[in-house]
Amino acid sequence: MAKVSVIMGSRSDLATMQNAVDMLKEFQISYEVKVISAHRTPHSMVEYAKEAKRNGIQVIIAGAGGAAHLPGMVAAMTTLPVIGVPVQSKALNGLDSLLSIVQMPGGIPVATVAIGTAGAKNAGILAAQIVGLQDEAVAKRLQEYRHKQTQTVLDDALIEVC
Ligand code: RP5
Repeated sequence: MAKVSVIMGSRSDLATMQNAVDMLKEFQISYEVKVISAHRTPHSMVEYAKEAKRNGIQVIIAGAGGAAHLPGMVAAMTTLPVIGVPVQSKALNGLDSLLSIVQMPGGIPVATVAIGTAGAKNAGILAAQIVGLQDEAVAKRLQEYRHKQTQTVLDDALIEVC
């Protein structure tokens, strides 16, 4: 059963959202990936959001671009934590996506990450951190990931000695 759901407004978002999926793979967390659009398939979105918790999902990562309603609309229909990924749009470089997702009125939170691939990657890690609160094996993998990341930077720190 999937613990993390990765949804996106369009197949064109997949290249970005794959970065979240890659992190879930890294931490060996079960996931499902689906295209669900707030404006093109609104009824499926409502159904999916309402059933997600009952279906064993613990965290929803929702990516969308432009007038990016998906994360906020999904968050309105579930008490599961929702992480919003602003996909980089062509017209406004993702600033539209970011503002659409981050500016939720008080009462319905969406944990919004950075625009584009870095944001999607962080969404995957953040979802793992949430799952890791109750899953020791995932928490351990997160510790190892951090340790390796730090070590890589330290090993590569020396730029020049003259
Ligand atoms: C949004 O519109 C999607 O999340 C996507 O980022 C954007 C463009 O979608 P397509 O026209 O490429 O399907 O709903």
